[in-house]
Amino acid sequence: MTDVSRARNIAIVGSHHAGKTTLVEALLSHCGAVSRKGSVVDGTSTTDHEPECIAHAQSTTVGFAHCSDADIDMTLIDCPGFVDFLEETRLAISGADAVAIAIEADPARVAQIQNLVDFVEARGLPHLFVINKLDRAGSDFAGTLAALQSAYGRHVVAEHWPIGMAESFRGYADLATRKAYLYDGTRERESALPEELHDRVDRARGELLEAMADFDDHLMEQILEGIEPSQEVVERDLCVECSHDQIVPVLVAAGLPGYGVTALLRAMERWFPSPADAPAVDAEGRPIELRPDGPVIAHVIKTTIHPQSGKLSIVRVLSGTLKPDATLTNVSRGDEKVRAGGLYRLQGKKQEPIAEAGPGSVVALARLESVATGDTLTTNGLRILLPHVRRAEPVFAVAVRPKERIDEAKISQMLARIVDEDPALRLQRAEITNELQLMGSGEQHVSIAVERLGRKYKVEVETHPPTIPYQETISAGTEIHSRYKHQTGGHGQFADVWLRVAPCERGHGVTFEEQIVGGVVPRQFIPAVEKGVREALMHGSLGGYPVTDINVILFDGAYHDVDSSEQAFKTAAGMGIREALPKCSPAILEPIVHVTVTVPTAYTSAVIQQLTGKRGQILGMNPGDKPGVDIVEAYVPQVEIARYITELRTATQGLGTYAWRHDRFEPVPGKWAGPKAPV
Ligand SMILES: Nc1nc2c(ncn2[C@@H]2O[C@H](COP(=O)(O)OP(=O)(O)OP(=O)(O)O)[C@@H](O)[C@H]2O)c(=O)[nH]1
Ligand SMILES: [Mg+2]
Repeated sequence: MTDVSRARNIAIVGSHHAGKTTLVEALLSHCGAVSRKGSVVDGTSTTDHEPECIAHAQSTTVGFAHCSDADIDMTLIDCPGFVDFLEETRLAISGADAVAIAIEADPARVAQIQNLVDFVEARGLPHLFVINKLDRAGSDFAGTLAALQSAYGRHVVAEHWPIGMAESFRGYADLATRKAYLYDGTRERESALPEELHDRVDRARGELLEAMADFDDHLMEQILEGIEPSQEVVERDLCVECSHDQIVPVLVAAGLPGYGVTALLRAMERWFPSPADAPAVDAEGRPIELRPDGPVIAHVIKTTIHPQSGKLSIVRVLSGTLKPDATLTNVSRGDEKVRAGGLYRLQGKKQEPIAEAGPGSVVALARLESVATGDTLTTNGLRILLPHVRRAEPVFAVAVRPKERIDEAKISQMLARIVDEDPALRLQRAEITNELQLMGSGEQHVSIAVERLGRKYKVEVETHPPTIPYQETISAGTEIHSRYKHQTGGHGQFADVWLRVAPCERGHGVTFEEQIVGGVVPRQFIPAVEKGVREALMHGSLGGYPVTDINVILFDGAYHDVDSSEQAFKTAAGMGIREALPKCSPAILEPIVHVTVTVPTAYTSAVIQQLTGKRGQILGMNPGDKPGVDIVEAYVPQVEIARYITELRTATQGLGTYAWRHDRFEPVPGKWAGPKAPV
């Protein structure tokens, strides 16, 4: 079994298209973990192996890989950068002990990763930044570093200073050692620091030492007295302070040509903690002892399903040693006993069978059918709950319908499996419209899930925006006389009713009363009248939507001894309602939702303007629970927020989030020109 102090579990996260997957590929190739270096552009990278990743040339799910360097075993968790997949990233981060955050050398990108960095900081995970793609024209290292410092504080500090930029980017100065290196592919060779960088590097080194001295009084004294600290002190402080999440070093790289890979590996090996250095805690904050011979405690951080080979549950082993045929207790699901059907290490899509997995490992268990992402698995009947990663509510929905009628039964089942793989998705049957809706974190998230459904389960679906559950009502009353008389050969049909229709207050619903005196409508026919009334009210006169907030009274009528029947009374009542409604000043009611938008202060006024433009009624604006964040509350018609998440993200560099709930129905102003109710 691997010595746990030699293991590292590292999540590679960052801004969209920052070059994370390319960097992971370069790391794997440098360590000899892959025989041939893949490329995201060719669709051959190790971690972007999902067909949807290849089709969209971006990570659409978390990828796992591992490599060894200098006797250190590293599990790399390549996380998607696109904002729609933030939930996936957040869950996967719970399997990591440290995080490398990649960002393009562009100050404008810094704001875009704020939610992600906030999450990493809140979990107290040691992390570093890699300013990547420095070979690209227009790269701005100093500007990006300054933006990172202004967003996350002075403890985010350069440890590397680039030599050259864009097409001349060719190496870096290590500020801790004062040595300069030039790249030779993924290797580097020591070189003299170019003359013109001396001052710049000295200043940057001074800033690095000052930041480190905040956590080392002795170093602070040396700096104040102008004494040059020893190399050992600087290197030791970097290790200690980075692994304790005090200092956040900034490195340089260009993953595509493989630049910076050696230095990044060295940093991850030396500065990032092993699972033994950063013991996990349970839901109550008690540390979990890392015992290879103790009961197994494992946390499911990701689920994938292969239509043929079944389910893979990717777990982080917190304690104990997993075996391929382990019988486990699923503490999160009523202590259900489950038995694994294989244990693997993942290298992208490759599953490498292993005999055991000790504490600190991130491995895949096969065929745990009832197990879901987030579950806690144990042995020896151990009951333990791990900290819960709070899930964001889905903010985008589509209605789904199978293209082929025969798939009707299959579709819910298959969609449920897609949701099983990605807990940020949700499947629901809409209350009023009865539509099957797939909900997720954004348009792309949901559309990729639909693609996955087609590929994995051969179920083709049509999607459309969810039908808005409009209703109709009336604002005036009337009395109507309706007689149904029909003679066909034998005995005929006869019913005669007088109905009084009146509007009611909002939320009243539909009520029916009878005030028949003297048996002019016999008792046994009254339920049929009510049925006729209620059925007719299912389809209003304006758009065919259900009519609500209305009271109907049956107050008079007539019958025939032979020709009257329940059917005749039902028909007469329905005819009466259809005739009455257009005379009662009908109106369409639309659902109004209450939205709570969380947004960085810089975008608050833009958000308010956007909501106002959506016929929104702003209720208030308050500071959020974090500095620099506002919460805007508003009432908005539901129809206006169908694509709101996309518009909100466009207006806020992807940082705005929102939650909504149905509040009430309100009349639509003006003449109704909207859609008819689906039949
Ligand atoms: N010039 C240059 N291009 C790069 C570099 N690294 C990646 N790219 C290109 O940038 C694009 C995105 O690279 P990816 O590795 O997929 O980026 P990513 O961060 O994994 O993207 P997501 O996971 O989708 O957020 C691809 O076209 C890469 O070829 C680099 O160092 N220099
Ligand atoms: Mg990627």
